[in-house]
Amino acid sequence: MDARYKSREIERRSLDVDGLKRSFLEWLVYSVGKDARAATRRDWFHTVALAVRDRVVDRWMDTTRSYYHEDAKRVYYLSLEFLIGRLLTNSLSNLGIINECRQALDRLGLSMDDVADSEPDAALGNGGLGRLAACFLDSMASQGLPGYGYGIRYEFGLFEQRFEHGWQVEYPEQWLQFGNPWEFARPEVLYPVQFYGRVEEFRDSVGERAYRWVDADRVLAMAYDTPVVGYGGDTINTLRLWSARATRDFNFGHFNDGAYMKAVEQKILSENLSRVLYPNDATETGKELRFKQEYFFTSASLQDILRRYLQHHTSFDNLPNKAAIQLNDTHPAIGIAELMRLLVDQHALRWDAAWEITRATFAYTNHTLLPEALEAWPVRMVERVLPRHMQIIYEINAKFLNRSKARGTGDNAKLSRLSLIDERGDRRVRMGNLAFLGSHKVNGVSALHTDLMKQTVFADFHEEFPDRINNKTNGITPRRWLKQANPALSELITSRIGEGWISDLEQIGALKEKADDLVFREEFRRAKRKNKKRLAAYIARQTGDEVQVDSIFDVQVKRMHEYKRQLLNVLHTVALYNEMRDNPTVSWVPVTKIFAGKAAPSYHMAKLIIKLINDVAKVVNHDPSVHDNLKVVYLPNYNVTAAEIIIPAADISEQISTAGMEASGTGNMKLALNGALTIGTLDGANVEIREHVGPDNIFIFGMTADEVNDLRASGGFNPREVIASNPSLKRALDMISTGVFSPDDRNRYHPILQALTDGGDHFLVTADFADYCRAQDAAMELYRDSEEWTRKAILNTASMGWFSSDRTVNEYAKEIWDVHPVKPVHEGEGFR
Ligand code: Z16
Repeated sequence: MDARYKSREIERRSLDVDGLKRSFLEWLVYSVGKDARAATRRDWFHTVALAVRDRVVDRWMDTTRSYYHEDAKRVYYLSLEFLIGRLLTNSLSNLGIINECRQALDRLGLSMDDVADSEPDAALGNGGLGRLAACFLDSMASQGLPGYGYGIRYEFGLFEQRFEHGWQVEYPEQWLQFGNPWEFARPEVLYPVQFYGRVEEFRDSVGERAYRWVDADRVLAMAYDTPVVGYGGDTINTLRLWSARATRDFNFGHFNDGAYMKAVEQKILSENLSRVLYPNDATETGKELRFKQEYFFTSASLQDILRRYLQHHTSFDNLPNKAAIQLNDTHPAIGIAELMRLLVDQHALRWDAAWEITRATFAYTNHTLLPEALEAWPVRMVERVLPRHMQIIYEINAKFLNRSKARGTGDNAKLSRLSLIDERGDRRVRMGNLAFLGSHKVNGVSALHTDLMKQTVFADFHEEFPDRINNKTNGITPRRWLKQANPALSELITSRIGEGWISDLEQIGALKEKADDLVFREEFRRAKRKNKKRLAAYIARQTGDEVQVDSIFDVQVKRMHEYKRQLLNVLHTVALYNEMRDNPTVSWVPVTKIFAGKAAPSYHMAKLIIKLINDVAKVVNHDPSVHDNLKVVYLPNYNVTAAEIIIPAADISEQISTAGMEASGTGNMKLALNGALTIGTLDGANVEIREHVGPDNIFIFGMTADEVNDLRASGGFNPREVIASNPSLKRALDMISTGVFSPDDRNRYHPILQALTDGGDHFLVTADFADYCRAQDAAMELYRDSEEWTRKAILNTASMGWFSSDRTVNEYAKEIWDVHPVKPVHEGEGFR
């Protein structure tokens, strides 16, 4: 081999400062095509990312090869969303070369932070569900589990949120505009996906009835692979995202008409499939394009999974021993019918054998009980878009209902609830029922949520299949959410207990005894203060607001939704504003209320609440009579990158959903891990957070899920009475309704007032208001005692070990997937 070539080979892998620096210069010139004088920050980001990618590729191939050689059982995580965020710091940190990289850039006169800040935030998800998928990828790779993510490479991620006159306005999120250095296009990994057409019946070679899907439109799914770097860099897994490509076969009807351009245009339109992420969390709009996206990525993924399986196997009997497919919500649930179709129509398996294999392969995670979020596609649409799948769904349903009847489920009402088809009104396919029936395990995402699944949406199924529902409480990756996002606290923790916590978060429990150590408390406060300064600077840059670092940073960051009750938080804000004005001589603890989160573009009430918060901010922040003791900030465009700055700086974590409505929450875990005290309802994983941190270290308020259920069952309550009997609530609502915060449009907030009164206050904002204020007061009082506050904050951080997504993923691996870690054999040179 040419000596120059050989030395470059080694350069590409070297992990020391000099090697990195030489490698950067090489990439900048020969791949980015700039010299150091002309290079922009973005050029440097691309340069560094490409050089880092070099350090990943050998181990990535080693990992993939090891899985192949061992014919290991793989887990395939099918998700319509992966909320990845930025990858540069994550990759460097997991590879263990972040300091080397910083120094190499230093020698080039560059700041690592500036370079990292030039990376766009990959927002291929809406919120919790998408971020959970990203945390799981990190945890699978960090524990050496053979896990693949499959999803869609959206050209436009979740919209960019800006405020215009306090109103949310959406802009396209063009994360791929300048290219994506992390991904590898695989133009040879291409699968056809069909839509429309019709089904033909015929007799197969042994005279059996068989079906053929004909005259369908075709789109191609093309793979893009992104390496997923596990902590320590030993295992590098793969996230495979599909992009839609037009086929080259033209519609000859159009062609012969001479309408060549029309034929080409139609093909190009098929590429719209992977154009944009639907911006709804926890609501379904029922759009045909969304259904087609779901089938598109599910079909391509299943074809890819079967191709990989068939490299080692000739019969499908072993598929469940070699592949576990996890359905992240019902979005990929059409995969159950698709696998049946592939096995029965394309590989000529008998129905019963195919069904057994399918059920043993799939498992399903439910993320919500909200009825508006449970997917139910009109039968008329499914039979038009996927005619063969509609037949298969009918067949699954008929066999299931017949068997249930034979087993003695005589109750017709129950049978109609179990049916895959909702026969009321326009007929619809219940995707949750399909996912349940086609899976061997079905899980909820917190203990409470799983219990409620058994009692409500899946009560009938639970009776039929009592062993199928199980709980897997969500978790978060400590690498991104503590080590990377909070270097100040991470370094403090490591200085006391070593760095074992990074890959084994339970070790953080060793900090509990440090809560009584005066010096440790002082250093813990110093780390928090540093993060608060960083956030204050970010706020100043984003909104122009000046906030006091010594005030309580009270944080509510999450998607904007009525059930999450940001409205309750604003009402308390207005009440606090009034108290401060009424009692100017009291020495108030200064409070900064920090909000961030996007509303679905068509969710008018959520957008109106954003406007209300911005309107309240405008009045409160400029009122001299509160002496800067209260500030309200709404940070625009909340995303993973913003979360990494906001969360480490929080003193209070607002987790105030109406009990029974938040399936789990994961922001609650990130905030508590970073030492914020929670003000929360007994909802979702808050219940388990209380168990771990202890009831003295969390502020719980409000009705329980059982109380909410009973209240609703007994016909609700009268919010007007509650309002009338609470002067502070009444005054806050009167101010909002008379236009104190909206002098330019005094009626602006009538829809909100309406919902809280005549509307029956479905989310129980007024019902929980008094107890919420009590919890807020208790928190403010405690904050005056800085030592006691810090003690509790430390106990929060120290008690969150169980909420690592490593624990969650391990439970899935053992109790659902039956997959085991594989130690990759590294063939490449240069590995430490
Ligand atoms: C989503 O993010 C969630 C549920 C859902 O049906 C759709 C979307 Cl996009 C969230 C839940 O609301 C949240 O409680 C949970 O923590 C998260 O999924 C992950 O399980």
